[in-house]
Amino acid sequence: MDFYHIQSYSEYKEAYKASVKTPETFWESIAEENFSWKKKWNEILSWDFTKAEIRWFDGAKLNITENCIDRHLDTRGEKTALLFEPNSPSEAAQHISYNQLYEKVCRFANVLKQKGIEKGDRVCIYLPMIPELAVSVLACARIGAVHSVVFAGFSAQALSQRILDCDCKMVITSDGAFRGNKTIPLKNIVDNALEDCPDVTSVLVVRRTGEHIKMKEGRDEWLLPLLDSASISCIPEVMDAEDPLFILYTSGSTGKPKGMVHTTAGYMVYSAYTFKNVFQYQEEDIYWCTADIGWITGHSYIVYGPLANGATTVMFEGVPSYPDYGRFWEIVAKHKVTQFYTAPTAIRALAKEPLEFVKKHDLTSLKILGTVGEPINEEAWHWYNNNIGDGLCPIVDTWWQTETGGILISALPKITPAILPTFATLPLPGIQPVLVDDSSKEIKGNPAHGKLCIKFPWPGMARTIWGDHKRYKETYFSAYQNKYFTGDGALRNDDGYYRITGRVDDVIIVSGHNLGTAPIEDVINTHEAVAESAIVGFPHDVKGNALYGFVTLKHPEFSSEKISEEINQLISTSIGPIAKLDKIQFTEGLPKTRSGKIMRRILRKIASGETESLGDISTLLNPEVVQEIIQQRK
Ligand code: 6R9
Repeated sequence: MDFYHIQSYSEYKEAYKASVKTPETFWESIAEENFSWKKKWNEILSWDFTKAEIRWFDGAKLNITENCIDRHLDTRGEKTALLFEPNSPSEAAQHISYNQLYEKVCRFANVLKQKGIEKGDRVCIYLPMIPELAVSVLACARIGAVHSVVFAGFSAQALSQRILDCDCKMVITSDGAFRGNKTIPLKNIVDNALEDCPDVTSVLVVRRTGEHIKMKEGRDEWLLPLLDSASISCIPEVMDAEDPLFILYTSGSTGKPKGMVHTTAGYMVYSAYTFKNVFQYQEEDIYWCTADIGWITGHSYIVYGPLANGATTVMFEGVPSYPDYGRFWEIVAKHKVTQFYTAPTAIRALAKEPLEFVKKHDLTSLKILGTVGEPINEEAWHWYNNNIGDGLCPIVDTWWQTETGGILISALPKITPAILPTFATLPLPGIQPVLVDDSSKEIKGNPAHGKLCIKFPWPGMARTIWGDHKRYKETYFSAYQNKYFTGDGALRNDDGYYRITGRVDDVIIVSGHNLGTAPIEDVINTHEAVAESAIVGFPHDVKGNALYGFVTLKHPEFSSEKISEEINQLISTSIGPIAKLDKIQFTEGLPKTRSGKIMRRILRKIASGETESLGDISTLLNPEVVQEIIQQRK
């Protein structure tokens, strides 16, 4: 008996207990019963956190694409694997079946081989959210090439930095990308990036927007003719469990981006296992995650996790605001989406808009809602629950990281009792979180507040940083002995439920009190005029630090002293006068990363007047708001 699909709370508790008592046996039976292997492992787990060395299923041989595609062909060949919804609602959706996906991936894999790509070579993928993105990822995995997907909103400089760091030989891109009413000249960006990357010998170009582009003789080729003449079968490369599957860059707040390396078997088992349980996927379901495949959420929960479970996974090319703010809900209604997974930043943006955009679409197909990426504030949670889920769909607030490969803390829908807004709730089986205090001691008992660490390995964790194992060890395993340090703070309530309070770099000590950013922002956002907020600390003679709040209103034209006072009154009542804001600045927007996370680091510099040393802000989603915030600084 294995615990692959947990269906009740008692099963969860039993599974959790077994996963802590005998982790090896627990994961072995999951791996054995639910995946196909060319050869079984010699050892399930070996690990040493002091050296940052972790190996799962060592000695096993497999190919992840056989698990994601081939093994479904007999029973689900005609089932839709990828459901592609284009940017423009007037372009038809594409339903790509498992049989068709098999053929597309094989052809693409053969093209890669023909272009000289071999097992272990790195291939950079810089594509919009079109089917070729998922197909190229799988084609790399088919032949054992290591994919490095770079989000197609990054600049030429960011792209070349990532190509150089892991020494890619090939770039896969498109002529351009559609995003709302704009087109983005992707191929031009690649051309600029490649001026600094002499080792890239081949560029494959997908035709999407049809605009005129330059093709460099001997380097650039259109993909389509190559695919048309490629064979429709490709024997999958036999991979070792610990062979790298992909590299994905995570920016972090300082220094150069870290190329997190995920390996084959552990990542496969973990992304598939967590997908099945967190989304309780059933055979007929239509699952949609709105992330981009350029982020880890897209890797694990658009491509690998869903496909390993034979699911139908929606890929959306466009943006939530085009042609209007009802686009997400129109797609849910059109394809009868059952599970919908998005980010708090998207929810807050859509909640600002009139409810008619929601109301005119039939959302009754929805069963489960999810969020990821940032703490979800209570106000946004209720909006999502009431208006999208109609109070009937459990919301899973899934906490995890690029480094963790898959979800670590989340409720299981209709299984975990009393899901609470702002709480990610309980660890999934196999995950052993601990909270540590400033003296590195584990805080036992509840309630508790501390730095969130994980004290035992799980199969999906990253194995290293490409080319810099020392940095991997120092960043994640040196702060606390024998523990993986997440960089996040968390609170654990009397029931053992976890609430993530934000990055610990963002924690603000006011008069000796340690305040997380999330709980205070949560209160600010309950004010009916507020759309979003971010708080940071700035030096204060008496308190050490004081709080500076940047607040975006739903209707910016109505900013007033009265709202500032009301915000402080709310904070005073809910948390205490200690957390009141010394300064409140109303802003048109907040600086965000391209994946939608608020960049408090920049706001902190602005609040303390260090506007000369903001660092590189060109990789922000909205660099223009920074100048405006500086000019209106209090
Ligand atoms: C998957 C992903 C990781 C950081 C993480 C944390 C924040 C993600 C969260 C959350 C509160 C959640 N984060 N999910 N905070 N509640 N449900 O986002 O990966 O881009 O690497 O970011 O995002 O701070 O440490 P990544």
